[in-house]
Amino acid sequence: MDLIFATNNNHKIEEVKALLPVIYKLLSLKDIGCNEDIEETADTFEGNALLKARYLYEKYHLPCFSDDSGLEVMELNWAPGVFSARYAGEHGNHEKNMDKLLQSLDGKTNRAARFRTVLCYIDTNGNETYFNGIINGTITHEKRGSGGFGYDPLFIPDGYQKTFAEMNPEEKNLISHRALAVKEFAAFLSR
Ligand code: ITT
Repeated sequence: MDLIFATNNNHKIEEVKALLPVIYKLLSLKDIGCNEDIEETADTFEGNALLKARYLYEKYHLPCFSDDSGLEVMELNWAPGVFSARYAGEHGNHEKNMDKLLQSLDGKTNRAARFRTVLCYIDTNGNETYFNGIINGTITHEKRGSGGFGYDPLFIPDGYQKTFAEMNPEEKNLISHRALAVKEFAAFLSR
């Protein structure tokens, strides 16, 4: 069964593919020939996830889902949140985003943070369902590791010594915010 995943982020596609029941064939925006940049203008993860999923559903009339994720840092009043991808101004510039985060936390002792995902699924009949995933952790003082993407080199999940970027994809995929939301979604699809 075809299922559109509203992303062009290859890391996310691989992470999610590994978790969904094999009968579902995941189609990325590229796979369906959708080149539009779907605006993420809402001020919540839920709102942005819905914007993307609803846009695709209206256009393609196929079941689809999207996730909106981000990093929330306690000392920064839970910023960057929905602005995670463009924290330093330029969408998707992960190096600059991490540099800005390290600067913002310079000298701070409270480095508690969490990654959060909200996944919005729209089924064949247009019904919306939401799934959530959160992982708590801390922000390091320097970048560590080369795996993953985004803020992974700066995030150590609670109970671990390694950053997400120092883990192999399977390790991250067992515990990540997106994995938690996708596992709930997979259970829902298998009902
Ligand atoms: P799409 O919108 O195309 O799916 P994106 O990279 O913009 O891709 P999100 O909006 O979900 O993805 O996430 C916003 C940002 O939050 C993302 O660019 C990263 O900086 C950060 N982020 C999200 N999930 C992450 C993860 O698993 N590891 C590290 N950073 C992550």
